[in-house]
Amino acid sequence: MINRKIALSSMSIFASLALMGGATFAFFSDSATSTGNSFAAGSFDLKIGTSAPAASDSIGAVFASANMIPGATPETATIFLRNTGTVAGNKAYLKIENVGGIDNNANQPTPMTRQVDITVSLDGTPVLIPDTNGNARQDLEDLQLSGNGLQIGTITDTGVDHTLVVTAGLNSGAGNEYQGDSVTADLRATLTQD
Ligand SMILES: [Ca+2]
Ligand SMILES: [Ca+2]
Ligand SMILES: [Ca+2]
Repeated sequence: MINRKIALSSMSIFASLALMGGATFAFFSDSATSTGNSFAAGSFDLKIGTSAPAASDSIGAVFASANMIPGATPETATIFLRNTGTVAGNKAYLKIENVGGIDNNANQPTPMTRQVDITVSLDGTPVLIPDTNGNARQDLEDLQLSGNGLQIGTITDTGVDHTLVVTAGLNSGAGNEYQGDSVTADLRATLTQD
């Protein structure tokens, strides 16, 4: 009886081996390759200039306003901005920074930046400047912002000049306390991809 069981088990094992042996066969294989792939980041390079094509990362003053008179015709600066990088940008920003100046007679009621009225346009489209200091005028101090500053539009192409026009004039209500006063500031444009 025991021997018969063993014999049956042995037969089962042989049967299994036979099945496994029957399932073993070859696979063909072949491959194809793309070589030398690279993953490099593109570049963003905003250039600035007083004439087209804009080719500088930094330029000197575009305003050198002396002897400003309250309410006189504003002075105009035309600046060209261009992305010479390989990647498209999106939002363009403007702000002033490194603000300094002179308070002749040390008697300014409010900062001189608040007495310089400005307008900004990009490619002929006027930029709405929020009255951040609440004086009911658009002035240099309204552009004295943190981060990238005020979004003035979009620059989504590369290798194309965009025209930024800024006008600046002394507030018609600037009193005698501002005679001989001056303000200096950097104008900074920034282009972002978001
Ligand atoms: Ca640049
Ligand atoms: Ca003064
Ligand atoms: Ca204002």
